[in-house]
Amino acid sequence: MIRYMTGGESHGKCMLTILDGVPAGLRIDKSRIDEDLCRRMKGYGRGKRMKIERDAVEILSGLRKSVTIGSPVSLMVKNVDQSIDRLPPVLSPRPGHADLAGALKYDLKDLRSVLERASARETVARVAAGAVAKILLGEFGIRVASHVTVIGGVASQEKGLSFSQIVTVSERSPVRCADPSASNSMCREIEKSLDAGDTLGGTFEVMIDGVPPGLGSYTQWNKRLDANLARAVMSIQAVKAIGFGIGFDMARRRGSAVHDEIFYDKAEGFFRKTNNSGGIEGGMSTGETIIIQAVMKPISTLMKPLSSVNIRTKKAVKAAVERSDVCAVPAAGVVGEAVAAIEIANAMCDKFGGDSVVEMKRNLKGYLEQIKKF
Ligand code: EPS
Repeated sequence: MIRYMTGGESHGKCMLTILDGVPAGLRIDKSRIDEDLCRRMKGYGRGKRMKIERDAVEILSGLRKSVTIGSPVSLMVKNVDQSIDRLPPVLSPRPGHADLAGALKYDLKDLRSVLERASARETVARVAAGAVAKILLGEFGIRVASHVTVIGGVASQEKGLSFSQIVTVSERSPVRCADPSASNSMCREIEKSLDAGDTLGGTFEVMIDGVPPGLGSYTQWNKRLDANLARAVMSIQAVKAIGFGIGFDMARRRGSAVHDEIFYDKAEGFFRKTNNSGGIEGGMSTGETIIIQAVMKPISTLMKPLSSVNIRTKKAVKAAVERSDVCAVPAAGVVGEAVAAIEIANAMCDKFGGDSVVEMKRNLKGYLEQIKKF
C-alpha cells in the first residue's frame, strides 16, 4: 500500500514527505519531480512568494543509484523564506481560512501558528510525492494531466479536444486553460480582481488516461476508487466540491442522457462512445479516462479585508492581510494531478502486487490477457 505523510511550515526550514510502499525497481529521475514543482509555482495570479522560492527536491532515502529499493522514499524541498521565528503575530482571523477554528482547537494565541501549517505551501510536499507516483504510473502507460476549466465568471469551451491536445494547449496558457480565448479572459478577470483587492476561485479538471478496468472495488465502501480519489482531491487546500465526468450536470439529466452505452468490437473489446461517468462505475475504473472536477474557493486573504474580530481585544477589526495569491487555481490543478496519481498508484499496487515493478508488469499483462479472453 502506498501511503504518505507531509511535514513542514510555510516559512520553516523545508517541506517534507515520506512516501511509503513505492515498489522496488523504479528509476526516479529527479528532474521529473522538479518539473512538477516548477509547474506548481506558475500560474497567472500567483503572489510574490513564488518569485522568492526555487522549489527543487532533495531525495533523502529509498533509492540506490536512482532506483527504488522498496524502502520509504523521503523527499525534501528547502524553503528560501525561512522567516517563521521572525514574523509578527497575527491576531485578526481571515474569514474562510483555518485561522480561527485552528486557534480555538489548539489553544494558539497567535494565528500565525495555525496559518504556517494550514498554508497551501504544504502542497509542495504532495506534488513531490505525486511526481514519484506519476513516474510509477508511466511504467504502465498511465498519464495524468490537468487543466483549468473556470476562473471567476469565465468558463473554458475546450469540449471535443483529445487528452494530448488539452495537455499541449493548457501547458502553454498562463492559467493552464485549454481554450486560448477563455485563457485571455481569465487573465483579465484576475487583473480586475487584483485591482479590486479581491481574489478568485474556479474549477480544474484532472484526467487520468490509460487506466485498466477494475481498479477499486464495489465490495466495500472504502475500496471505492471514486471515494478515495474524492477524499484525496478534497484534501487540497480551498477545494470545496468534487465531481466525476459530467459531475453536477448529472442532477439535471435523465438516465438516458447520462449513462455511457456499452459496445463491443473484436479488436477493441468492450468500449463506450461517451464518458459521462468520468471513467468510474460502481467504484471501479471502467478503462475510460478518469475525469475529476474540483471547485476551489477564492483565496481567503483579501487585500481589501472582510470584517473580523481581534482575538486578544475582541474588538471588531478588518481581517489580517498577508502576502498571498489573487488566484491559485492553475497551481491547484497540478496538486490535483499529484494526489490523484498517488491514489491510482495505490490502486495499481493493490491489484497487481506492489513489491516490485517487474511483478506489477507481469500481473498487469496476465490480467489484460484474461480480460481479452473474457
Ligand atoms: C504558497 C505559499 C504562500 C502563499 C500561498 C501558497 O506563501 P506566503 O504566505 O509566504 O506568501 O503564496 O499560501 C496560501 C494561499 C495560504 O492560504 O496560505 C505556495 O507555496 O503555494
